[in-house]
Amino acid sequence: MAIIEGRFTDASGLRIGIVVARFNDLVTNKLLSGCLDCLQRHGIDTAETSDQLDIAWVPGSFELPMIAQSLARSGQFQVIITLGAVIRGDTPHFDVVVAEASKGIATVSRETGIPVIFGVLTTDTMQQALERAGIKSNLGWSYALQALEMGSLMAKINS
Ligand code: INI
Repeated sequence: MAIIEGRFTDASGLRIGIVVARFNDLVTNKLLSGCLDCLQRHGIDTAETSDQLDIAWVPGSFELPMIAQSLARSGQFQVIITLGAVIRGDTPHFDVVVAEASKGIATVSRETGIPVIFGVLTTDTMQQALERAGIKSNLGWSYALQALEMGSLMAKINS
């Protein structure tokens, strides 16, 4: 029997692509800060000159899957993190954006074999989103941990 699991300390060979939505950037910038803080504390070089990290900005969460797919297909990254914040309004737009972002991100992951972390907050209010992006906790941190785990796990499976 083999137990195969990822570690959080195997980050040295990892190249990570982050795709961030500008929509609700009050929230997504905070998610990005939490994410970078976690990566840096786990040994990833997060400096602007880093070879281990690229960050792409897209207009909104709807566009996350397309750019995640481009990064995944480039062959330059072992793991991709997507960051977005979709906040419910009075119209069905919320459901459309959330459905496309979540389905699209899952599809990119499966079709490319590159793990794509779903770091999209879906909340009823801006207050709830901010609470999850730094006021109470910062889920950007968790998304980074999940990326490290999945990158390490895939490296083990592929070796
Ligand atoms: N994009 C988001 O990331 N969050 C939202 O809350 C949101 N709302 O509510 O509209 C949103 N819309 C923009 C969408 O993601 C696309 O960028 C836009 O439709 C252009 O394709």
